[in-house]
Amino acid sequence: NPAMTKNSSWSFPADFWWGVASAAYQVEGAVKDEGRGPSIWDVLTHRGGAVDYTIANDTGDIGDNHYYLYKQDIARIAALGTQVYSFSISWSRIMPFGRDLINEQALAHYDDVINTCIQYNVTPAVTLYHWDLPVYLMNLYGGWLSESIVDDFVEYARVVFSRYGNQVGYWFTLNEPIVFCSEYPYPDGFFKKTSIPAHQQPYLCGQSALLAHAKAYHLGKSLNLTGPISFKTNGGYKIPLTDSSADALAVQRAWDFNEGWFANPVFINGDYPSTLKAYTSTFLRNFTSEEQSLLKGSADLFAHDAYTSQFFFAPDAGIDACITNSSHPHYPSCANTSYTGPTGWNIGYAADPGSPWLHIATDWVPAFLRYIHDTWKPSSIAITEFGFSVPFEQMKTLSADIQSDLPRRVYYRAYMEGVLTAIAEGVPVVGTLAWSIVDNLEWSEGFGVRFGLQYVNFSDPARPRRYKASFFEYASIFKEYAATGHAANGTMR
Ligand code: GBH
Repeated sequence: NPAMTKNSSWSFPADFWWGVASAAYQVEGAVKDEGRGPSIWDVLTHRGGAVDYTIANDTGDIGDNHYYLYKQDIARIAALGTQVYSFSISWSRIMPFGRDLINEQALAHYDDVINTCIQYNVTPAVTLYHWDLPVYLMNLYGGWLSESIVDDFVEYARVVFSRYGNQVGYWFTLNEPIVFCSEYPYPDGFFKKTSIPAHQQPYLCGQSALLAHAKAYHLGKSLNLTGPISFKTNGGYKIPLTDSSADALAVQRAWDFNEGWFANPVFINGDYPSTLKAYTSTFLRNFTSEEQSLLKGSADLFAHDAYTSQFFFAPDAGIDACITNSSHPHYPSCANTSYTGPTGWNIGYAADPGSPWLHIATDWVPAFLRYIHDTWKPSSIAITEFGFSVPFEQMKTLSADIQSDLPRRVYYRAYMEGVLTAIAEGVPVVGTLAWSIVDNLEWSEGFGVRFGLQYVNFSDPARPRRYKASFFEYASIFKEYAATGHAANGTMR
């Protein structure tokens, strides 16, 4: 086996965990069942083609029917040796109006999901919020735009923590606040119509998100939850297009206005990067010193959704022209993105047109992990999502997508070899969670963009699943490079 001779120093630590991930609105369906209240994504998808939510009018009404098929789904991932299943709990199932009323049927449902995981020896990892805000809270005060959400989120967290506290292996409060605060805009901003200018909305949202996370974290600690608690940041590795100092500064701004926005307050000093503070100073209040101490240290590991890498470069018209122009597409970080390197070579094989941001740019995985380690100095790092959506042409034939599944297999192997390299160099990566357990509703891209390790036939109401080759590939690498030197002495496989 050439891989084994080539990389005999690679192995996963004995306690390394690997798994697969999903999110409630993308897979559950059953949106009107057992007392669930509506979330903002029901509203967004039912707007239909008018504002391109979503392509082909896809909705999560049925999704993957995971709300009813979870036993089969957990059995199927367990059959391939999956150690962790990361899923999100739907806030509007637990509390149909986001506050006050608690829905016992929903609590009983997630009891079953968690117990089924445990029965199959799969550790449950739970995210409290993966973008499906109860509509009532959006109507009441504009959702995350208002700090009123902090107390409501903490009460929701209290209900979930109290019910499942000792059965869940890993807790994540929020999924990708960078995205739910600044992507997927309504025509009038990602929030209900408001007089707050669009360029200020993300930072008000982010402030509420950080405080909600920190307070939920400390609540979890006071309840003595057994598993570590964190939240999921996201973003690609940022590489300067040239070695000019302008491009170096553009890269730094890109980190500041993405990962740094949420990671600096939690992992560094209880406050935002100075670039972001300068930009928001006229409309965002400062954190109080009490809030700063709540924020600082409020995560037990650095959980990052890390799919890809990009080149960054300074704006052509110069930084000043960008900074004064709030309609500039890359405002306020004023950093342009490119997938083509300085000598014309491409950063990596591109995903389908539905994921223009995603390339197989896995060469940079070790540098990416080192960067996180050096910059935010967490005690450990988990890759809480990574994955690849395969081009439309290939998905047209079942055999290309399921049996060959080549781009996705290449992605997973190269990515995991990058993780192994980083571990060998001393970066404390403790686990990886692949996106996703099954093809699912890719938000505004609908069902056309397929990230699944299992194929789903969406024209069949039974939503049958079939393993794709990449799932076997992903499982296999953990056997090849298992702990305790098996891979190195050639006794595994
Ligand atoms: C994750 O988000 C989500 O958590 C998950 O729900 C989703 O299904 C999965 O990834 C796959 O997309 O470069 O301007 O085109 C990843 C969120 C979406 C963030 C695309 C970066 C690119 C914006 N990413 N976005 S752009």
